[in-house]
Amino acid sequence: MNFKFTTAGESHGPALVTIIEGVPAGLPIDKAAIDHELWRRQQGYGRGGRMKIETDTVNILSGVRHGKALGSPIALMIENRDFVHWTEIMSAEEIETQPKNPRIVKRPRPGHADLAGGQKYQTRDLRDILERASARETAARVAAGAVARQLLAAFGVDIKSHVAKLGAVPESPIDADWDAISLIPKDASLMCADNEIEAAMMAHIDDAKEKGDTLGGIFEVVAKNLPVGLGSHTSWEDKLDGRIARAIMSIHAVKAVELGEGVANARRPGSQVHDEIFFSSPPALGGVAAASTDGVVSNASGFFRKTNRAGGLEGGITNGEELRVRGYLKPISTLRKPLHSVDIDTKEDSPAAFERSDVTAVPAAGVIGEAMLAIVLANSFREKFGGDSIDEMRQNFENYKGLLLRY
Ligand code: EPS
Repeated sequence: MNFKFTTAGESHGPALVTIIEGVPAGLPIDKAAIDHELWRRQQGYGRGGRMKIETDTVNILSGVRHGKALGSPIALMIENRDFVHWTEIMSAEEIETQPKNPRIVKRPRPGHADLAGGQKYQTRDLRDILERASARETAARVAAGAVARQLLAAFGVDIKSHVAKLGAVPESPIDADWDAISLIPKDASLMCADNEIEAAMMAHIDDAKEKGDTLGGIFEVVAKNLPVGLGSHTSWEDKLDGRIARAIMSIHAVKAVELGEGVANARRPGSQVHDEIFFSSPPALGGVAAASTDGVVSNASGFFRKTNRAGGLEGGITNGEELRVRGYLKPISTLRKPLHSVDIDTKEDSPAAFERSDVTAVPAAGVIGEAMLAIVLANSFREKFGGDSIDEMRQNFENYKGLLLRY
């Protein structure tokens, strides 16, 4: 059974929903933990007016009984509080008369799905496109990701993120180790591991806001305590690096994905890139824990590395080191000082549409990145360890750990 999910919902429709399949029976499901992830997604300096309207929480509609997964599809719903202002405009029913302000969108925003979507789906109201293209959809992904995280946590896996760069600050992305990321307060303004740099990022956001502009940046997601052997080298679609890149790239505004030190590695000779292999008898066999970059699991098998430039993946397979992936975001494409565009009906020059927007959403994107990585990894766990119940899955996992120890 694979771990899979789908989402539905428009930004100003009644609700967002997700249906998750492949959650093993008996896994405890903590609603408060899902709501906490939704809360995290709404934070971050530079977010806009919509986040003041919404307080995202989940309504569990199916698949969970008395706090435990049934093994059946889990349906989650997040209401859009803003819908009360859009009931007629977003009505699923035919409407007799147009509302006073129908909010039809005719001026596509460069960088958004508006124009290409309008042409492709042959609609003359670009709202038909932007309602689904909006990053609001990521609330449903984060809810699904929160369930994936709970499955991974049952195997000791933890996932965190930090903002490595915001616009031009700092000059190159900051590196942050697991402990530094863990020390970032949960209500930090920008989820940056360095307070001084965070202050400079905030000033950069203030400046962009004043200019009616928007900013992108880089987030990094780290997964710790992964076992060796998720993913496979055998087929292109099973390579875990490819699956992760796809999942991260699918996040709104992400235009590049990097695994480990992938970008810097392209300029280095091999002798300065590949993480050399060491062995020290594992504690479970009477040895002393060796110094690894993180390596609880790799250490448990005795093999470890002193560096992790590969970002925890070799040949599309996890190697037991921390998995590190970065998402590079373009600036949000809704600008208060709009860019040049063209009215799709009159074909006249006109500024792109603007209602409201965030200046930046990089910290939120980090939370979404965590969710997407959790979903990909939860699927890899389901592929490798199978089982219909969490107990069966756990037994398979323990058995595999025994095999690794004897390798
Ligand atoms: C978002 C909700 C949206 C935007 C943002 C993300 O709400 P609204 O369109 O009502 O302001 O704030 O979406 C975009 C950046 C975008 O380009 O669509 C959310 O819930 O994250």
